Amino acid sequence: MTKIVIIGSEKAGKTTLAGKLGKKSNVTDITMYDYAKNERILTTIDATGYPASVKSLVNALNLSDIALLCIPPTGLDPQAAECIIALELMGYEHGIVVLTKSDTSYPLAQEDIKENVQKITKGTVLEKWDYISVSTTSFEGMEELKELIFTVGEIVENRQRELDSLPARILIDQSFNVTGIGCVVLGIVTQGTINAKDKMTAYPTRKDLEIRSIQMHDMDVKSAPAGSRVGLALKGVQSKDIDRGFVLSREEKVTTDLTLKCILSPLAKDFNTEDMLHLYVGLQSSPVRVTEISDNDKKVESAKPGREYKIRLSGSKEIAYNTDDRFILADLDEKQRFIALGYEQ
Ligand SMILES: Nc1nc2c(ncn2[C@@H]2O[C@H](COP(=O)(O)OP(=O)(O)OP(=O)(O)O)[C@@H](O)[C@H]2O)c(=O)[nH]1
Ligand SMILES: [Mg+2]
Repeated sequence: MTKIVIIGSEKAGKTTLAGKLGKKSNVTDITMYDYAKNERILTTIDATGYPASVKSLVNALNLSDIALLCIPPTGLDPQAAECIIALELMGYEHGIVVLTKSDTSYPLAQEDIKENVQKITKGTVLEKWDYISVSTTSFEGMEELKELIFTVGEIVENRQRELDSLPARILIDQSFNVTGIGCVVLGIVTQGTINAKDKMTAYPTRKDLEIRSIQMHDMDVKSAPAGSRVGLALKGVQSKDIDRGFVLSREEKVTTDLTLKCILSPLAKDFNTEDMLHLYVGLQSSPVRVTEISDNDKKVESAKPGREYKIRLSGSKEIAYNTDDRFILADLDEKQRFIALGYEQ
């Protein structure tokens, strides 16, 4: 099962491309497109709520394994630049740079754009990504793009097999009630393997539940490995007990306040104690207040780009997480909103 996200410059042809890669299925502030043929199953996500909503981008990235960064003949714009900063902060490993609308450009100009993007992304997670020119009008490059997606998909899937034996965790992105069945949730198994009849807990509220049945791409299955997009019928909970962003797991930490070791993006602005920021982890987000900034155990008033600090944050919403989770901090009032990557201290 390959899960991709399409991001990049404004009006790059992202939504048109998503529509060519699958059938539209699910629409919230992200839109999903499904494709299944023989062994090949592809979920394509269009972050339709972005750029207005940072959360739409972060959720789309966290629900996918491979990013298609779309750059049109007009080149990189501030939106694509913000996407690159988000990819880098999240340590998003796998992706393809797609030079779109190739029917309106010519090879030399495409080569110039490729060199420019390569220069800007040198030393980032994007450094080793493949480049491909496509047009959804003339269909140039479309077959090659699909092949490339599945080639990268195989690498991702081999890596995911190493996660199958870890304790199971499922990130929930939708929860609803189905008459005659009860609570049904949609989400991603980020690690471990889940089985029908497994007993788990919904975090952060700590509600115990049982997995009644599992579906993958509308087919009933007995178990689902790491990386699967699943639909689950749940026993012991109602759909109102579970919100988007919840984690099904056996053990999660739950808190409103955190102390994080933060690495600020070199492209972020300074922030100060008492500033309000937004914290993202998995599919959850929470407004948080910066209560303390320390630089090598010395308290300071402000945090500067490109440096590392210990930061205390205070929120009002409970967040479920694991020690290894990556936290992202954003300032929604800035033009470039992504500020820092954080790990629990
Ligand atoms: N010539 C040409 N036009 C294209 C191609 N792909 C998309 N378009 C056109 O480009 C415009 C924008 O396409 P969208 O798919 O909406 O682009 P988008 O990146 O989703 O745009 P936003 O979500 O608004 O940022 C539309 O008018 C499309 O018909 C292409 O390959 N060639
Ligand atoms: Mg669009």
